[in-house]
Amino acid sequence: MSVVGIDVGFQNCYIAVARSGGIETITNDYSDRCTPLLRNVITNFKNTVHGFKKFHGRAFDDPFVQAEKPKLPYSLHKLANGNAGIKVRYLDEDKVFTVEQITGMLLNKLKETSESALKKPVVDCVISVPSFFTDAERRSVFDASQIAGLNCLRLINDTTAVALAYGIYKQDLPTPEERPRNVVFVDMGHSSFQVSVTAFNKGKLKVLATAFDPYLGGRNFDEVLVDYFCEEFKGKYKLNVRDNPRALLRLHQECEKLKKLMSANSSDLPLNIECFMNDIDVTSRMNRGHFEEMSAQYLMRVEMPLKTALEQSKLSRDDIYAVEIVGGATRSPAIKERISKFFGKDVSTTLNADEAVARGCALQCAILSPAFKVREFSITDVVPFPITLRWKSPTDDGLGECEVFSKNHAAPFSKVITFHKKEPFDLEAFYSSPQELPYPDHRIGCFSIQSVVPQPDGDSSKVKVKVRVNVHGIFSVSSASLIEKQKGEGEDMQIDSEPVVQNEGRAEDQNKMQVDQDGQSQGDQQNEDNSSSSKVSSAASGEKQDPAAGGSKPKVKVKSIDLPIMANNIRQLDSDVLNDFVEYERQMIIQDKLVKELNDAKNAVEEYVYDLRDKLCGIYEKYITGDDSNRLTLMLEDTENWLYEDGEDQPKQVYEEKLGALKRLGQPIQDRHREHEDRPRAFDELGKKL
Ligand code: ATP
Ligand code: MG
Ligand code: K
Repeated sequence: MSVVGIDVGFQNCYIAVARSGGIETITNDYSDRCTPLLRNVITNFKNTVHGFKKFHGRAFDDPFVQAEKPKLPYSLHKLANGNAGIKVRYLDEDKVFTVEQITGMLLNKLKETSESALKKPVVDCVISVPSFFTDAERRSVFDASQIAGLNCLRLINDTTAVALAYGIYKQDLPTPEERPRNVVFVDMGHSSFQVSVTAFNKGKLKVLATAFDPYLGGRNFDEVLVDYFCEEFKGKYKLNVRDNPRALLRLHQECEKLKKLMSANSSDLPLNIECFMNDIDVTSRMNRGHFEEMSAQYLMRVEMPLKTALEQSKLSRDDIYAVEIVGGATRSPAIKERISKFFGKDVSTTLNADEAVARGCALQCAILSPAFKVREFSITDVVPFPITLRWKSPTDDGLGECEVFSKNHAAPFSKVITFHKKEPFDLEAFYSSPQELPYPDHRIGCFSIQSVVPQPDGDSSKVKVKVRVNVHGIFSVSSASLIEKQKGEGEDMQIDSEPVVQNEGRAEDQNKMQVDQDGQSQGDQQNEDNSSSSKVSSAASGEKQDPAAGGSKPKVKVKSIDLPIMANNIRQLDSDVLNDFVEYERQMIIQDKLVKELNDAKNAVEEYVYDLRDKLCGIYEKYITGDDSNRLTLMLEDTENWLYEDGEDQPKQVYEEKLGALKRLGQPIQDRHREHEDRPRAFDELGKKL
């Protein structure tokens, strides 16, 4: 079993694989280690889907989706559930796919690529997502991984993957007792900008804070150039580039090339596009200084996330050991300068700017996979946006809420919240601060805690609910149990429950530290959480609680009954829909394989025709009589014509038979030729040996 890491970028995808010798990125069919999502855009521009990464979990009417729509070379459709669907031509038919399916197809392609490079099946993987992805977006990417038949061990934040790739090989990290080494990671890709401040000690990393501008990336700078040239060509050539999608796309690509050239070169550079539009060749010039001036509005936005991340980490500039930059757009001198100016130090480029994310993913996958032995390295990430839980029951007038995960709270993490209830109740989870959310809906989901009944004596029951942000950064109410009062312990329960019954809906966050999925105990968070919990409960109940009181109670024997939880309005595919998609994807793979085999069989006939015809008047000339050669040539010509007429659309078997028939005639000639060739060569070999 191989373990792979996948970085699905807005523009570029990378796959890295963990091998005993270390991490390697996979070379794919395009003899390039990255799979540009933009491939084929010009030739097949309506059917090449790219830039869909940010449509995960989004509705068709989402303002972001609507704003992107005019820029896309493919069309979007509103699906029955309101989500954005992508129209693709598949097997000569227009078909609308969900974003999960499209990403599933992409992941499948990447999976196949790695399987053919590794000659081994690939199932386990770690996939990166932007650190600002919300619950709905993460669930959507996770669904996509399942459609692709992958077992995603973790959705890891881009900058966390980079931090792992940085830290795991460092031999000189401070010991756990020493002050940690604080490193800032900055990733600017094509569509977004992410920053994290991370503390390293030997064998572990802890993300202190993340910040981002989800809408700032390399593409904004391309657009600056596109806007400029569109305007210029309007005057200079009377061309309305924006009315011609194909020309606009070409201009985009040329502008991106020009932008990259300007990163390395500050002098005046040409832009030439032949036959651009209406048979007109266009030409212009640009230089870095002018480009940066025009990009001021975007360059200005670089500082804010850096500032926010540093502030939230509660560190000062002097505490920062290094600022590591990755992502293609950080190659722009203007971006580098701004980062370096903010931190007052040179930026480091220790890591491979393109591959660091994928490498980190592969490392995380190796760590998580039991099939691999890697150095232990524990990762504590953060919750990017605070999460609040609100509860209500049908007859309670008490409605309450508390923030269960604060911003930058450690993740993955579980908490147990104790309620006192006589009947089933609902827990609504949502992001506490909609205004800072790069997503239009702050609701996460509603979790109904069912089968709650009062105690035999009519008292409220103690209900313990476990909530967590899991290893993927996904929130859930993972379990609930009812604690049954045992005989003779009524007194103890009384003390605990009495005030709760009176103040319906008060949650008492007990912050029992659960051992999370990584097996790391998050004990160091306990104090911090206890203090916030006491605040929450007193605010909700209007009375002071001693946070230590719970802990000092004598241990009592209790019986705990698991309660069913019904999750509603979770932004995730229903399991039967998901299963259908999985099956459909499998069918498409089979179909693709059949189509490929058919094309291969047809191409093989064509190639053989061309090859044999060439050789008949070349190297085979001496090995066939003139008559035979003429007859064979005629037959080859017939076959060629047939391929374009009756043979255009035949089953695979017909092509195979055709090839077989030709080979029966060609093979003897080839054999005679080879025999003749081999003879002197064998003689040479013998000569060398003597
Ligand atoms: P995202 O992280 O936003 O999902 P991505 O991971 O696909 O996107 P990257 O591959 O990291 O993005 O970076 C691509 C961006 O970097 C493009 O905008 C590209 O033009 C830009 N870029 C690449 N090389 C250079 C360069 N030499 N100078 C300036 N920009 C560059
Ligand atoms: Mg990226
Ligand atoms: K392992």
